[in-house]
Amino acid sequence: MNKYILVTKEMTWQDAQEYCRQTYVDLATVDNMDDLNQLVDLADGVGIWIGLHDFNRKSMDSYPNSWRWSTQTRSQTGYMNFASGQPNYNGARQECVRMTSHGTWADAACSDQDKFVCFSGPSSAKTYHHVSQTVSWESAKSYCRTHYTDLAKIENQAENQQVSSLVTTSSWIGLSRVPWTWSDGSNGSFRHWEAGEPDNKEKRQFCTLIVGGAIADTYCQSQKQFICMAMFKVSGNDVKMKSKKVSEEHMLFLFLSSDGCFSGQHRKQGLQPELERSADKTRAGRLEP
Ligand SMILES: [Ca+2]
Ligand SMILES: [Ca+2]
Repeated sequence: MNKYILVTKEMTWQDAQEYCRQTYVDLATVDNMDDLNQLVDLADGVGIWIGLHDFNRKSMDSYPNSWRWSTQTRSQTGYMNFASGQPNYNGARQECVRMTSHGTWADAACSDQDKFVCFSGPSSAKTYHHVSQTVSWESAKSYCRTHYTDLAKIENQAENQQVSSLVTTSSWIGLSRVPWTWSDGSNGSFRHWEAGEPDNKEKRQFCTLIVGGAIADTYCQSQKQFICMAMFKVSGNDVKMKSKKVSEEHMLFLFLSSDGCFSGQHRKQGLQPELERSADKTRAGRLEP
């Protein structure tokens, strides 16, 4: 189980990330239902930021959630030709790319049925092949891998023109991405979305919070309480935070149970238990500012 700290001061997602990185480790990563349930308890019904975000919707760099060609090798050039306003991750369900009849690109739902373009030959001298069957992006990829090399990979304007000359109605090309990534760089695939979420409302919900018992995407500029990942050093009976930079408004309590697991609990002001010790090494402490 991951170890968490609730910070009750409200901040934007990015300020919260900065705060967690400076004070603890990072914004919270959630790896399983046990983690999630801890956070739901900590949140006590209030929406709280966690580390899951999707900032890299328009990039083709090394972020886990940026665009990739379906081929084994990455783009040599990083060339992209998205239409104005694209990619927009409309409805939080557009993870594949089609070429429009204008030769520009747009992200679209991978389950949509489209014609598609494959390529064959070496990367430096690709030959493109248009297939007028209409299928999902995955089916198009399988077809291309069976009959040619892969779905069309486009690395410069000349290649884009070659493909464009074959495309009269929208057709899949080989670009896709896996959305959402954790702030701490871990690649955990746990997601437990609230019903109807994520929805990328207004096409600008890049950050996530826990609300109720599940995860939802929302505007990063909202002011929310948040959850940091805590790092603890345990030697003998000593329990140390990575940092003690915790102010009074961020009161929190750490409990070390007899099985060695920590949990953090937020307590409302006025309830300030003293440091406790017991023979079985159970210890609870309030972090002083
Ligand atoms: Ca789109
Ligand atoms: Ca949403």
